[in-house]
Amino acid sequence: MKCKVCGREAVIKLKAYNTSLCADDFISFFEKRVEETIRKYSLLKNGRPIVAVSGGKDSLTLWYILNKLGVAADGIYVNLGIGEYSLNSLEKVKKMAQRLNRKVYIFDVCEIVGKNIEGIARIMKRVPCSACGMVKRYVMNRVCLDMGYDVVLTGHNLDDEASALFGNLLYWREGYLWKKDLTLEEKDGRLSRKAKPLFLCSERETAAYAIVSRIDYIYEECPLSFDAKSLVYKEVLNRIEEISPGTKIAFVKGYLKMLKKRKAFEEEGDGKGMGVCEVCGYPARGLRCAMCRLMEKSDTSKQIAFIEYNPEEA
Ligand code: Q46
Ligand code: ZN
Repeated sequence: MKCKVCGREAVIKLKAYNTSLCADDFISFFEKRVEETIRKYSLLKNGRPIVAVSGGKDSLTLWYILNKLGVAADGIYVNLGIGEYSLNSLEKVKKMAQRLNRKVYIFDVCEIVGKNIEGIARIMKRVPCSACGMVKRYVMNRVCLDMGYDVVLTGHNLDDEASALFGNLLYWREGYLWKKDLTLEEKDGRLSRKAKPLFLCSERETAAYAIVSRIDYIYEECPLSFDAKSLVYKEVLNRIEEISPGTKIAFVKGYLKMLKKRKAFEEEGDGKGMGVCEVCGYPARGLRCAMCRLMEKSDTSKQIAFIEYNPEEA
């Protein structure tokens, strides 16, 4: 198998693009896709971005590429206190912070709330992933706004988006269906802007990029992940992709087109029906936001705070 660009030995075949590439040309191809996605969909709008990092391949790849493309981006990491998994993922995040010489804000749930994410889930009477989602959303939003950044970037890839979309369609969860987008706009200075620059890059491409760029990421999945359904959806979509290359990207791009048409007809916003938390001033569905209710129920005297890990000072 030869590289379609330079004729050297290829390391990856990309059926969706009907091409095969060597390591160097694959790196250029992948970076160009991310750069184009950012430009075409105005993901950054010249703002100062911050990347939500977990230690996994997607978020670390995103963080690395942005800095390589000349976009100075710092990171946010939530330490969930899940034993070895959290220790290892924090180590990978710090290692990347050192490689890029960028700052990362760390929110340590055990330190601040006094419980790890499983303990928090029990207090909130939610499953761990739901509690985790709430804490991460709060922390991303708050760090972004408090520390003067303009947009939070996350590492969601094409497979994540296609499988979520597929699941929403299968069960016709209309409430969720039209909420997926490449960006979520800033609202009233209390809800930060969000964007997903890897939206059109598949999981396989992202993993290949991470490997050829020697990005040291955590291979293990979070031990609390039970989302068996999304794995099945990913498998089904990969099966379809094998028979008909390019289906996943057409599915997601088609959705984006439909969404654009829909938006032209109705005004919609994630902050709809949202008020302001009487304690912290950030968005809330009731008098107090879910994070402030959690802090009240946990017997902690701590205030919400972030550790600033600065490789230059470490
Ligand atoms: S980190 Fe958090 Fe995931 Fe672990 S607890 Fe669930 S949501 S599975 S991506
Ligand atoms: Zn609050």
